[in-house]
Amino acid sequence: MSQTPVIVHHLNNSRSQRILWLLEELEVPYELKTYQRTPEQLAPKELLEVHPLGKSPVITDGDVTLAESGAIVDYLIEKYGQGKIAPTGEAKLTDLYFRHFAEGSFGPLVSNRYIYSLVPERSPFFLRPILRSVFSSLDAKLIDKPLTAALNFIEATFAKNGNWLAGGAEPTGADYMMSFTLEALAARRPEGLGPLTKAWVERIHARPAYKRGLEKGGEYAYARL
Ligand SMILES: N[C@@H](CCC(=O)N[C@@H](CS)C(=O)NCC(=O)O)C(=O)O
Repeated sequence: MSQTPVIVHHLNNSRSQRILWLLEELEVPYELKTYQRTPEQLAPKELLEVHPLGKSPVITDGDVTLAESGAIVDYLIEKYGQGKIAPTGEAKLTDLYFRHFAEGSFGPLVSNRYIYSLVPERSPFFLRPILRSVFSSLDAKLIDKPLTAALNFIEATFAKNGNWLAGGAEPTGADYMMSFTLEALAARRPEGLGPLTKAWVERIHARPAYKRGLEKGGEYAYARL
């Protein structure tokens, strides 16, 4: 373990909450550097001093500065997991799949739906009716079908594997990676989520480690203490 604790560059209401949850589960000491979203909901420019893309999460661990939550989750599990999160066989493949699916396929669908709903509301009022109609037809054409298919697939995975995406008694990288987007949907658009998926979100929120991360991280719109 490094001499200095891991530093998490943490943005309010963001994906970095899942990194705090993971660090708490692994009982790795860490320090938080917190950043507040601007009124436009963007990251403040100070994050550009940590990483050229200026987004969160980013961690600093000694000489290592690492962005991209999937990379961070893999790095932390490998370096600090002490073999605690090490699925094998089919579970290993399912874990690998969902760790990549989270930001590769699923996250963009959910973000695009959010952006499509935001654009009309942030436009001059006289443009809103037409923009609402344009963006709702875009959503119907580009988002609705693949997102519904993805949510059904996630629900079917819980039906097959039980409490955690890759099966087993404890969360794996897949659960950490899928948490932010499914929490956001559960809070904003719960109607698309199946009962097993909703129960999984509640299961995460009930974990003592999750609660500790939430207390330390501050404002997070997608879970309540
Ligand atoms: N795929 C990246 C996404 C990073 C990302 O977009 N983070 C958001 C927070 S959830 C952010 O920093 N948003 C502020 C901005 O884009 O200015 C990851 O998983 O780390």
